Amino acid sequence: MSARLEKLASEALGELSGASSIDAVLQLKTRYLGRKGEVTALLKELGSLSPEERKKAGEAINTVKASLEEAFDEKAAALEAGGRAARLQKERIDITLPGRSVRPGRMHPVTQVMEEIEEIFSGLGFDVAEGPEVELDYYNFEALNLPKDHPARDMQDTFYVSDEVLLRTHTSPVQIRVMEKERPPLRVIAPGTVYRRDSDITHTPMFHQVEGFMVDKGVTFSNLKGVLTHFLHSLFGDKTDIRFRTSFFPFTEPSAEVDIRCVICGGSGCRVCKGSGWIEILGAGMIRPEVFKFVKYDPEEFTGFAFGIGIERIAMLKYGMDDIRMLFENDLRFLRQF
Ligand code: FA5
Repeated sequence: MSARLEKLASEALGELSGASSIDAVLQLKTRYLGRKGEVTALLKELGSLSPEERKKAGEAINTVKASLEEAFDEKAAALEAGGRAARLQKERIDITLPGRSVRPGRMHPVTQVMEEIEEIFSGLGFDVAEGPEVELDYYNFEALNLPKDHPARDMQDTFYVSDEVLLRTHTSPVQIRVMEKERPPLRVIAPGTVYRRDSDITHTPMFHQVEGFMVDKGVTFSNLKGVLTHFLHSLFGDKTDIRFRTSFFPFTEPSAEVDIRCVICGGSGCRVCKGSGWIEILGAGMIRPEVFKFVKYDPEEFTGFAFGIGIERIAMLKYGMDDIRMLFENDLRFLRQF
């Protein structure tokens, strides 16, 4: 019995030293020490021995069993520690390597210009209002003194959704929506997206405007000139040449278009200003009594001015671009410059 026990122990230890995984160790442990294991089988044979021999053999088997158990457990613990160390080594991160830089997003030049415009007018005490882009014919045209058959409707080529619904062609309908709800004194700007069937180097089918209007007792055309001159000088610098040109809008009288000296060519004439040296950036005028009647204001009591600024034109001039369509091509190499 003792010779068999010795052989068994040395076989078990030999195999254990060759085991390279925790699974292999556990399999060996079961094979030698499990309920049907080889050491357990020896214990079962004890019954056939004399009481004397049984005691001696029992002790010897239990000693071997305990030392094998310890050897298996130690080996399993060592393999586990080794595995963890190897894993840590493999997953090691070299924190001295330079990180991959993340390019921060930035605002589109149109948004930047919009925000700058909002800031200038907030400084003059103007509130900000918004209106829907899918608009009723009534607000976009009719209440602005443009009945259905009015020839001036052709000035703005319109995308219609149905007879009564369209994509707004300008931000002027917000004037009506605000005046319907509120009474003067009013100082409001309304920035937003507008749509027209239009496309060339200074026109896109979708573009942005900022509407502005002021209504109170005694508002005059000089107030309009003062506000717009302050605005354009804040945006382009005090030295910028500005000119007011008479114009026509069905909802204002007198009406003007405001041009600034072409910043692309400095006024000598180029393809952006079509050789004229000036670029039109906004339309403006004194709100007509007919419009006030739609919103139930008494034109004898109140007067007001309104204007509509083309944002893309301003962005082009500020950043010296010569084709408006580049703003909407979503070319990141171009947009990252601003
Ligand atoms: C209007 O839209 C009037 N609602 C402006 C107004 C408001 C006048 C209040 C009086 C009182 P107009 O169609 O001229 O006006 O457009 C105003 C500005 O929008 C133009 O000066 C121009 O800068 C810009 N604009 C017009 N069409 C386009 C287009 N297709 N693409 C880019 N900008 C445009």
